[in-house]
Amino acid sequence: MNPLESAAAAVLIGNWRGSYTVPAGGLYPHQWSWDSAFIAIGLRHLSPRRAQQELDTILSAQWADGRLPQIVFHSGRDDGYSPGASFWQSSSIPGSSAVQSAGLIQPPNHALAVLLVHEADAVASERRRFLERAYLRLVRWHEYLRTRRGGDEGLARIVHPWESGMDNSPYWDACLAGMTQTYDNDIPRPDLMHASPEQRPSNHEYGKYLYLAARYRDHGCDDADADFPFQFEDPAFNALWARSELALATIAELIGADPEPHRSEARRISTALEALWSEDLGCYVARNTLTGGLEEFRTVSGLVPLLLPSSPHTGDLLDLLRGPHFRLGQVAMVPSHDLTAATFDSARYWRGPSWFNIAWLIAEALFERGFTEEAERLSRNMDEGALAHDFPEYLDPYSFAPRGTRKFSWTAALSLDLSKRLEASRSARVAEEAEVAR
Ligand code: 9WN
Repeated sequence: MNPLESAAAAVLIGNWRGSYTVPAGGLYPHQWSWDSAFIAIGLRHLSPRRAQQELDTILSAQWADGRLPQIVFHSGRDDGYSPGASFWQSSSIPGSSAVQSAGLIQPPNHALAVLLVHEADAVASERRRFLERAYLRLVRWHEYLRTRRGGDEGLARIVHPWESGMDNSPYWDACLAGMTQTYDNDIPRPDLMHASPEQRPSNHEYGKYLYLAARYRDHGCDDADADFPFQFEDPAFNALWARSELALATIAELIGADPEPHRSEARRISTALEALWSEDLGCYVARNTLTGGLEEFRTVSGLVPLLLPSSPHTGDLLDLLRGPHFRLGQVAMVPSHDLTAATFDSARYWRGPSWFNIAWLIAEALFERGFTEEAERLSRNMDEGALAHDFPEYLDPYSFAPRGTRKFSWTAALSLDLSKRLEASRSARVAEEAEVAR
């Protein structure tokens, strides 16, 4: 193991809690849904068995309607996080999981992770029937998105900024500003004990977040509240859904099920995604499904459809990534928001800082499209930032300074994954050169 890999392993071991990994000990002391999938992608290099367990644990928190909850509170306590188990009181919601959890969801990257974890040790995976078990859960999860969250355009709706995984993206500004309601009680901010206020969402935003979460909870988390004030279709959420359908097709083939329904579902979602294309910005954007309006901001969410092999806008997205708005190769990784926008903030959470999970997704897309040199440069950039700053949550795109919390699990897991990938391509190149020299 190189120094990055040993240090990343130490973070992942430190954050392991027996059957799952917390994103970070202090700030995020529970199991988060899309974090778990990203974490498993790195864990597979240390212990394929532990990576399978991570995914089994999140998948077994599935609700009767198929949803995978945003957060699982295994301890049953808040443990210094808000809103925690005592806010959600999920055991009183019919159809919730046996373990306490939040009622909201997060982006569907799980099938992608299940496939990668299986490939890390196919023999052990087959022995434990990992794919068969996961497949049934994943099918129900995607079914939930289609039936309970599907809208007229055929995309899945999110009902809370947290569900996008990009909590304070500028996409949500107008909707939150237009909402007259806010949370009436005190707004607990235990997060500010672990990260600076100027790097986290504001109190004003938290008031809206808690109002929306409480209203969703009080409606039994049943998705049938037609006037719910926050309803959006987000490009990254839907692109990950389509991409996960492609992974499900491969999983189906591996276990002898029919892959075709998943391929056609991936095509259907990819086609529907075109409703989110903004010709003016040359980027996918979010759509407020209550007003029908597109939120005209360039954010990194709009670049994630690069992961879809059939996207008609691959060329446009690559131009955008390399141009003045995201400056690939000239700033730290990929900024979460347009560097030239008035709303850009280099320190505050999802309004500018560069995040490691997004860099991994973009690197993956670049590798797949054959832009190996750029993908490797981005991977090295990510690995250097991770190791130099003790695996931070995010980085200032210009100064490369670490922001948010440290020893962050997906930073460790995904930088470890890319380090392994860089090492594999180095070995392949050496072998190729030796072959040529013979
Ligand atoms: C709310 C755990 C999560 C990530 C999200 C990130 C942040 C939570 C918070 O942390 O959100 O879910 O309390 O700010 O935005 O993407 O899953 O790491």
